[in-house]
Amino acid sequence: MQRMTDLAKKAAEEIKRAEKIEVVSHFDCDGIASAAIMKRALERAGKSFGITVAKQIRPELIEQTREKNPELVIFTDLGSGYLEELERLDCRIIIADHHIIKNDVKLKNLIHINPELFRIKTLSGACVAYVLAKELSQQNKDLAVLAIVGAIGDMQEYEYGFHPEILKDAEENGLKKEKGLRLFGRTRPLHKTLEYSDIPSLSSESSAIQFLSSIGIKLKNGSEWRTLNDLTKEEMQTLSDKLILEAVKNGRKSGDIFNDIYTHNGTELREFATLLNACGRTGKYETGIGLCLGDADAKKKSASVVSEYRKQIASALGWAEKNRGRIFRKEAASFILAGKNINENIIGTITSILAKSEAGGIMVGMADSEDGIKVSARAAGGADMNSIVSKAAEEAGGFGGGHERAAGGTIPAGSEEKFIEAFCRILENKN
Ligand SMILES: [Mn+2]
Repeated sequence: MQRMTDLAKKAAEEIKRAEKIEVVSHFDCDGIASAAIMKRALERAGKSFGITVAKQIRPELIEQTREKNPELVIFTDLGSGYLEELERLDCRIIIADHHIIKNDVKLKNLIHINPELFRIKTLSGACVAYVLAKELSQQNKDLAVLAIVGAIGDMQEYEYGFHPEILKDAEENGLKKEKGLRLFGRTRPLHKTLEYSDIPSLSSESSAIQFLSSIGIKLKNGSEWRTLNDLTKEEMQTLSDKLILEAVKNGRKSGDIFNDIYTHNGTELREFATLLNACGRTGKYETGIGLCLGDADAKKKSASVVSEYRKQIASALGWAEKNRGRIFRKEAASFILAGKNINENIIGTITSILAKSEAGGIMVGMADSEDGIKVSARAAGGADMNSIVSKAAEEAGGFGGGHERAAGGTIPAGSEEKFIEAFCRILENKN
């Protein structure tokens, strides 16, 4: 960590010297949290700056950034995979990213902060942005909570855990950790929450409703569906006890259905991370950044973002349900060929949800995108999606990468079969 902090110190000096700065960040939860951290840190440093949020770095983005004539461009939660593209920028560059470094071209005008360089696995993009912000000013330690939000958005807690130092900074700033039921969706109908609880015998609406009735938990308050948040303490206890039994019956360990829940000022951070993701996937970046920084206006706007996003997810899942035939199973993995039926921005989310109900646990979603076919792969472990997707996408004439359990890429339209063949072959040969 020390070597990375030294690098961050150098980058912070660079920021202090620059007058005109552009920040470019990734569009998911981790990227939005990163952008919010940089926004607050640069405001505090009295800098004039602009922020752009993008799905990926395309040549047009580089051109637009050049035209703004900045002295310094800071990339957060993206950049490491695009070093070649960045050669076109003739100003100073800082990358604060955690994605896999591709084509290690040496750029003289670049400070590249990436935990991969130091074999540190516990830092997400927002965590790297935070390390940088902290070097700018100790005042920015209150942004540690956002670093954790970004890490949660990237599923860091399941994969490598949080970085202890950042966790400590966050706890000093009001982050609370408690053990709770590993159920997701505290504000949606209870039976819906159970359906996604990862317990096979509860994975349909009717079985979840039946289960709740059998343990004496009322489903509705008047005409309103009850949610996890509506349960009394006693009901919560009953639900926990019965769910453990149910989990064990299904061959799960009780530990599988409990996890650490992180809250800050009463906000559950996993839900907050989902909200930020929703902002990203629906293009409401400013709302997302505003939410991170406690902006009241952003809060008002967020309700419509959530309902819009839920609608998108529900209709995509509905499509997947009706088109089971378009999910086909090879021995090693399952593939969803969604075409135009699922938006490329949410194919990753849908793949994650569907992967949970797959026996082998490896699921690959594909949807049409502007540049070809967007590919998204999820695995429960045991196979490195980053290396498999990047190799298979390359064989299919595209590119890809990401993390061990979640990776994505883009391949040319029409090359799906080639990709699937390569993916299965590499997966089975484990190389
Ligand atoms: Mn990230």
